[in-house]
Amino acid sequence: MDLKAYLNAKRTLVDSFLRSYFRRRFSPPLLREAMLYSLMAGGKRLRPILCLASYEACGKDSKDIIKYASALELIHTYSLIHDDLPSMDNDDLRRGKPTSHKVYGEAIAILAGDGLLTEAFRLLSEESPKIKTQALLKGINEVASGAGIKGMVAGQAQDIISEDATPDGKTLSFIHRHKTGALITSSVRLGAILAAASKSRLDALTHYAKNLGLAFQIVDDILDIKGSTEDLGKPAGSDLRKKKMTYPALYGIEESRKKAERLIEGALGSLRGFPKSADPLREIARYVLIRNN
Ligand code: GRG
Repeated sequence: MDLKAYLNAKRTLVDSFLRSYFRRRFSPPLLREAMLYSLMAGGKRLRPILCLASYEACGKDSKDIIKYASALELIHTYSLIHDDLPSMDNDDLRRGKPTSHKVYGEAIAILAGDGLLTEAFRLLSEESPKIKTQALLKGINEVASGAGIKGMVAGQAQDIISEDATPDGKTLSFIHRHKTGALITSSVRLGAILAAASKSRLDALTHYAKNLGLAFQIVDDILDIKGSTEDLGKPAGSDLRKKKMTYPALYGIEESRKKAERLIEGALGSLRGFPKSADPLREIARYVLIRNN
């Protein structure tokens, strides 16, 4: 299959949903502008695409769930805005553009993030004729778990607490599995839950997503060293400068790459029983190893 064409097609669907969702103006205009500034700055839309691909892997038509998948991008974008704040990572560049607080000031950046997070759950709670309410409720619970205090927020807190600390494998694994892995896992699981997948399918997709999420973050750590600021759209080398706990810092680049490769093999293995409609998930897993941003 042509992964590039697949990613482009899905990104276009998500982008046009988001554009149309926010077409109506609301007050104050500056809040809307700040939300849209970060949302439309050109992210890969990986989390929505994973959700759509997971739904398709369960034999469904992903057009049914564009709005639910898009809600994941609102959560992801909020997390990036807050992550960049002076009180967190204090970054000036994101998605190749000045960060939200650099353009709008800290207070509006915080509120833009708050707005995106809250709006995501409003969107997720809108009923749809294609999805059973019971499945939707389960999906909302899933996303709240992945984004919240048992997921991304916990990982971010541990990441901040661990700056300057001596790297150790257990803490590092906790940070990566929660900060990045949890929302990726919930994205894949949301697709399966909305498709009312069987328990064995949901378990297999969860295994796929956990492997993928950790591999994604390990590759991110490597790109921070090997990648360019231009490709990354954020300053390269910032993990080192901030003395972050990373896989290369603890295990070296070679061992980290091998670890990412083993995780992707594991992810592919968990899709063994799935039909051809799971090919996008398979290709996305392979792509994670060769991405440059
Ligand atoms: C503020 C609660 C809270 C959490 C922030 C996601 C996150 C947690 C921090 C971001 C720090 C970071 C750069 C992590 C590396 C992995 C990652 C999430 C990269 C950004 O995601 P991509 O590559 O970005 O999907 P795009 O811009 O393509 O959407």
